[in-house]
Amino acid sequence: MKSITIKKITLYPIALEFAEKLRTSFGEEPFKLAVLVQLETTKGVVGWGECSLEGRPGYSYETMGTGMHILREFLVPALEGKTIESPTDVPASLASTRGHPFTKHGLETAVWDAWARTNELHMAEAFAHFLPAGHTPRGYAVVGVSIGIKPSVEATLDTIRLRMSQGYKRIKLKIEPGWDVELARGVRQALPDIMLMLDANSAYTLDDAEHLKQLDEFNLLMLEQPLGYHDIYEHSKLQPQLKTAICLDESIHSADDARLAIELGACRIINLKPGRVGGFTESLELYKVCVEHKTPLWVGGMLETGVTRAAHLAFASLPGVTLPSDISATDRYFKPDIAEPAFSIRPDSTIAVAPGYGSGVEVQLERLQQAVERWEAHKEYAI
Ligand code: OSB
Ligand code: MG
Repeated sequence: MKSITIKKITLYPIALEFAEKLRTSFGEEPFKLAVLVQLETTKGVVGWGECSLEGRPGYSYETMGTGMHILREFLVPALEGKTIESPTDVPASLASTRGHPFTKHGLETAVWDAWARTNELHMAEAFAHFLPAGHTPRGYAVVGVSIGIKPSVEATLDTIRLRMSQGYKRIKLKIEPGWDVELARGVRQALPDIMLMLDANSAYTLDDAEHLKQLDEFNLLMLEQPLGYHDIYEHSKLQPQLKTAICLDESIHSADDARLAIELGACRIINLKPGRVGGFTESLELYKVCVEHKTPLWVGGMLETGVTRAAHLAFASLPGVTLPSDISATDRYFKPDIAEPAFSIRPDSTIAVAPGYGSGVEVQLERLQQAVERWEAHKEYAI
């Protein structure tokens, strides 16, 4: 494989308008915010990444403000001018900066993209290159859709029906205390057979165990992250009390966390957000842990732009990703997105990876400029 030498890294803080906002148990973001990373090699190859950051430290402690600070002061200087033999060497180059996984992920993705393009590989093939033989990418990912908290069961059902008519066969609903059992019951009565799951985004405590047991009657695919943001121990106390499989999202910050959670019986399913674990190198380690333990795995999302969606689709096309991922079609998120081609959902609830080298998508520079201007116009409000 050819190495790359990083000539220049340019950062673009952006804001995009959502097609449909997503209210979770910790609130709703007015815009999709991100820092896009453009990485140019000395051979003139360009790779893109996205640091998926929010305005407030709600899901993660990282924000646009912390991301720009960490990138400018520490991460970009650590990579500029470096020769990279393998994208899997990036975490070691950034290790003197602790934490900030979503920010590191954006930078690492730009390296994967440039490295894959240099070596005339699709990003999915680049990932498979670092896995044992047999993990051949499928060329598509099986996907579902995530639906926010709505004012009523009827309003939720309307959105579910719309998404099902578009092709989504796995529906995820956001819940919070006071909006859970009644919602699940209402949806199950109307749609008894759909593949349904709930995501609590850490809104409950172990004292709610008796309450959460009521969800067992609704034949849920899983219950995502009921308890604390960093917690594994209390989930290991909750899981044996539930028939429903717990899936951990927020609590899993590394491959080691995944191993601990699986071996303690804290969950039966893992949601991998490559940004949450600091990039695709750590994601590949987590993937191997799940394969080794035969633990079902899927790729989660943070309502990212097409830059990350393309990369996540590549990862989710690997055969160890065994459950539908939170990667929806472009028009579920933005009209228009910042990269082309747009992704569409197929009737069998799959999305094809973008063909070509690297992630397969190209950032549209005119739209990028508009998104930077939108960030400039709204940044006081967004932060
Ligand atoms: O918990 O999975 C989550 C979006 C923002 C913050 C947290 C979450 C989400 C999603 C989005 O559910 C899923 C998607 O990107 O389609
Ligand atoms: Mg989640």
